[in-house]
Amino acid sequence: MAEERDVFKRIMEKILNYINGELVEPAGKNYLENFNPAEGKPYSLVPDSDTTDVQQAVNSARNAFDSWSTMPAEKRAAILLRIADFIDRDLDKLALAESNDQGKPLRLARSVDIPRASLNMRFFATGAIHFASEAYITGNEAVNYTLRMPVGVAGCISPWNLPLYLFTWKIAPALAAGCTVVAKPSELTPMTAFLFSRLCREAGLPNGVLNIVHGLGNKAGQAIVEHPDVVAISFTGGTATGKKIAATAAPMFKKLSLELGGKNPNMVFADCDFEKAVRTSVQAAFSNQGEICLCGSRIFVERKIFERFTEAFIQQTKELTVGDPLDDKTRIGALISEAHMKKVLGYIDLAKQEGGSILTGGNRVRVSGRCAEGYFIEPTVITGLNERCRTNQEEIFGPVVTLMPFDTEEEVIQYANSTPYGLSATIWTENLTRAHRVAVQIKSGIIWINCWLFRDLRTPFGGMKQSGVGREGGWEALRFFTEAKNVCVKL
Ligand code: TXE
Repeated sequence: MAEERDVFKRIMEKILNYINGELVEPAGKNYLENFNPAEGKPYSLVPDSDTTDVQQAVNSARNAFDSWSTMPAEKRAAILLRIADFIDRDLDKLALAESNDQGKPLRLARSVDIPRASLNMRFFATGAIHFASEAYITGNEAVNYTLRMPVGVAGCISPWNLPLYLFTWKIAPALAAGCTVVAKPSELTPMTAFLFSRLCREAGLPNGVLNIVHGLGNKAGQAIVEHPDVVAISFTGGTATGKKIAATAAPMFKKLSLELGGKNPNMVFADCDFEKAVRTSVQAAFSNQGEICLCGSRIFVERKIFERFTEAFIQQTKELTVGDPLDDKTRIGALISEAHMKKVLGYIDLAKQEGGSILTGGNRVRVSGRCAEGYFIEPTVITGLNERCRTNQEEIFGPVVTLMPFDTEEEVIQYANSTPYGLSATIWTENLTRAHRVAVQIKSGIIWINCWLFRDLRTPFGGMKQSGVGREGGWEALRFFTEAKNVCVKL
């Protein structure tokens, strides 16, 4: 492993943009430092691209559009499937790169992030083969059929929490639908997208079909959103960034898909399967250091079992090892950056000021050895706060959760719906009638009953309120990257 790491560092010093099938330096030759968050040190350089690079990427995507969009879906699918095979072949290398770049436990990158990236490619490659037009017979007078035309050049902007997983979640449906793409991964986690661009070359993806421009959000990202020839934007990231993107894109009438933040309620009723509820709630709270938009960060527990649940939850939280992401025992790795670590610690301070009690955690962790300067925080459990305080209203996006008791179903529904977000929610009860009744009343785009993050890629994925606009997944994603054109034939 150590040897592989050294080789990795030597080879991957400079990340390059992927434009018109070539790996190229940014036009301005400017680079930003790319940090390994577990070590708190820069370990590679990422292009600081600007409008010139974005312009070149858009030109090449525009030039490639005609031949890619008219290529039979089977042929497009074959190329995307080849890329998926290469992801599987390079699982170890990609997982290591993801862990080094993001701070997540290597075992998580190996078992979830990278396998999911190849699954995304396969799912949409094969989906495109089955994607079909609708037809309507209008009495005996006419036949209408609705063509689904690829929209053109799509902009795909992805975040740092699940880098390759969310990058492929966007570009796979775009490419499968026949669009060409200008993509920008997060400047904090560019490495696996760079490795991915090499796989695209190896798989024979035609030049210009996918272009990857690395760099800052308010520079390279903003240039993609502003470009008049990029007609659809698919974005996952923070709500504040989503607002800015929407404000830029709306006057240009671009298609927009926004997957933003969450502050997800996890409702535990006394009649739940207790062991399963505790175990999964701990997972939902702290997976990926709590840096998943779907994490259940507000845990409401029926008062009858509040004490017992709290005790078991804390005990299992304390068992989570915080440490070197490359160590197999580690369950909680490093946070993405020093700034983000400080933000999360700031929220822990805020919770104390708001009257919360820290039941476990609450501090930065100093890991020994190579990770001594890494950005680690203990998994933190807080009680004693009401649902209206800032700690319970704002997205923290770290290993921090609150526990709150409730007495009635009506009360917990009101608590659950009390934030500006509406991404996901989890309900724990063995009473199926209650489960369905509560599910109907929760204002979230995704509801899990007696489970968390159980995914079927065909289902619509996205949020209500400030958690976003539109849905990803399945046909929804393929429809997003296409424009409906109805043709009416009078008989
Ligand atoms: O994300 P940004 P940030 C939440 C989480 C986190 C907060 C801020 O609460 O603390 O957002 O994180 C690009 N035009 N989530 O600031 O900035 C940027 O380069 C175009 C939730 O790091 O939203 C990156 O590629 N693009 C979340 C991507 O947007 C722009 C995942 C996301 O970064 C841009 C991540 C602009 N003006 C953070 N500004 C989730 N929903 O899963 C930035 N970007």
